[in-house]
Amino acid sequence: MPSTATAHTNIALIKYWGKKNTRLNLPTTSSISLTLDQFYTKTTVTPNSQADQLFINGNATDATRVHNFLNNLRQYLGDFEPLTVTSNNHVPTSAGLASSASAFAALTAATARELNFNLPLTTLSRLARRGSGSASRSFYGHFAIWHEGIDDTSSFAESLNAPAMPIALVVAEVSDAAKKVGSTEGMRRAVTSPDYQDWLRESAKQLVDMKQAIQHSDIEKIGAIAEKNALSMHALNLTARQKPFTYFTCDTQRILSIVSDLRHQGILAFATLDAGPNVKIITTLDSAKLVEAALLSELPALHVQTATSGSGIIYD
Ligand code: 2P0
Repeated sequence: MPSTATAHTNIALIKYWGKKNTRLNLPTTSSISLTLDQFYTKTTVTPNSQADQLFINGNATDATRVHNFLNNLRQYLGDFEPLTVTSNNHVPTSAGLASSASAFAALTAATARELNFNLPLTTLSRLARRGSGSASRSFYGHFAIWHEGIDDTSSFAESLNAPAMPIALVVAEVSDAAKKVGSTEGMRRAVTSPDYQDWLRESAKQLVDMKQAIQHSDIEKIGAIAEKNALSMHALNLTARQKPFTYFTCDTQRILSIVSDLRHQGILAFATLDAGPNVKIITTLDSAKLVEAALLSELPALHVQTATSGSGIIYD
């Protein structure tokens, strides 16, 4: 019998940017995210008698990372039959969002269901973390916190049980001709920054403030803390002692200026960026169209899409 699970992607408001254990994927900081409704991965696993097989968006793929992950799950859950994994990403490339968070969360949930394991979400989160750190947060709707932990069992995410609020995220995709530095490599370089220890200390304080802002549904404060956290994360890339780099392009900088101008006009808008040049603008449902229009008036070729708060893992 096939088993299917759907997981939404998430955007970190307090970032994960560094590993204290690469084998276990233990992060150097705890992180907080917002799950996005419009972007998700739906994955079906079906036992077969031969070997693990992977189809992503209809194409047969031989992703070592996924094969390794399935073997990792076998170590935890006990040996299981080879699986045919069929995964469809509804994370349009035009959105400039990574799909590894939703992909590894959906695969973990579908596999556990197929094996009839009724595992708590915190355990699924812990297992998915080994595939991709950010996947640990994609089991929960709305806001989630990933506790950095000190070992494999203590590093997992859980829901922040936050009140409903009219938060929106405008995703602005800029073209990126340059070859990207992958997240894992980017983190490896960032931890060599002389400012890294300061960043860790600041991130711990921001985490406390962010939790409070979320509980108060204070979208302005959420945005302000998230922007500060993201920009200081990107400063680490520039100040890395080993192979300094930046994900920013000219368009990234222009968007950051537009966001700052919008704030001066009294519109709630704050920026956050991940391992790429795309900017995600934290705003309210009421202001999202205004933000989109301001971006397009200056950069007409930009792809923009507004996302809202999404739900946790869904089984068919
Ligand atoms: C985050 N990012 O907290 C941070 C902020 C990107 C920037 O998690 O190496 O694909 O697979 O654990 O989860 C993207 O990194 O990295 C990420 P791995 P992942 O969302």
